[in-house]
Amino acid sequence: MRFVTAGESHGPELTTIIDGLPAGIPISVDEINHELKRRQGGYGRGGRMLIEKDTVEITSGIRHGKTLGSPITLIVKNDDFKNWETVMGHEPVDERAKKMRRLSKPRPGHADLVGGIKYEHDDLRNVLERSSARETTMRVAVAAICKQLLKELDIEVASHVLEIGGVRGEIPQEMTVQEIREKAENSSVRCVDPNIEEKMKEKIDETKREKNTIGGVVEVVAGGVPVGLGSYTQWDAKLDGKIAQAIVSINAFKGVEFGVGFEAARLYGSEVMDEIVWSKEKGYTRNSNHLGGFEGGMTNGMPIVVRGVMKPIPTLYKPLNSVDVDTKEPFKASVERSDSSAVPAACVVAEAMVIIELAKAMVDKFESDSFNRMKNEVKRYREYTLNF
Ligand code: EPS
Repeated sequence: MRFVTAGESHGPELTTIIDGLPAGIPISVDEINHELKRRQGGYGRGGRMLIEKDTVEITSGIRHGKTLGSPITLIVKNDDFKNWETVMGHEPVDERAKKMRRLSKPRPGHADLVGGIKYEHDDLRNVLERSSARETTMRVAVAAICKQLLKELDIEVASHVLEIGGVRGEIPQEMTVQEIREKAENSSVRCVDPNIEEKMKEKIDETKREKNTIGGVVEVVAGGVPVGLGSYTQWDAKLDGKIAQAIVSINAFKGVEFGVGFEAARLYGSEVMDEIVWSKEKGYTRNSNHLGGFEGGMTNGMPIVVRGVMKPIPTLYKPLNSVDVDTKEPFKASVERSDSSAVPAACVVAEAMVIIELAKAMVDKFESDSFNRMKNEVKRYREYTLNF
């Protein structure tokens, strides 16, 4: 299974084509729209989200509520496009129109300057428009389809915000995937701890007052994942490696860890490895989950626990030094519109990327022409692993 996305942030629409999903997955459009709405929310978002009401249009691959096995095309219109028709139109324009919203002043931390050098763009807007996190809308749309496949296969995924701008919550060990989902869904910062939620919001308010932005740490957990997705036999077959790539591919993400993660550097081996136990009801399990559900690049049947770190959004109201590419003169970069924190929204995107990688791994491992046969095969495989 693979997908590509297309579309500029202020262009007419965003598009994705998903190829390689089985035929017969029941699909609810309401559920796709619900996922899109989740990504648009979160305390700290800026003015753009008041303009957009993301809803999906399906133009191929789904008929009468089920996937056909053919490529699925999804479209989300940019409502803001009506304000950008001349700037973002595809027809050639005169010199005066070319200067409208032209960007010659690259923002530090953005793709603007490097993208401009690489693609030889005179107008750095050509970079900004595609490098914008607006693109993540389509990743969430793809994941909304994949989520419906995983749900039918008894795999559930949830996500929550662990930290915003240094304010960190703790998550009780025994919290189930379902509890995490319920608590995060009821919090405007996707924090499972209501006491910390208020502190996170105060931090966002304070940051906004100071014309600054903040990043954070998000966590994604997945339960019901069968043993043996991914493989130790080849470097690029390791599923934790694929998930790591998927997480770091999210705009502004700078790092990833599984289970105890970087903390493993400070612990003894006896504190990190998860002891193996067996019971008739559950088969092989582990007494702890320090390794976050992976051994040898393969899922071990324990919940997957993956965290990603997001840097602060580089579009700052607070001016930073940069250089104008026309004049080579230094200037102070400042902007008209930004999110002071998009960590809660990015958390939904991180969840989406894990969902997509899990769906891909399932489709790789099992029969993937007919979803009906896939379901039967997964059921038989789960029985096999239980009785091993
Ligand atoms: C973004 C800048 C802002 C965000 C945008 C990502 O958009 P604008 O430039 O239109 O004010 O709102 O995020 C989205 C549009 C979205 O859907 O998440 C950026 O520079 O990355």
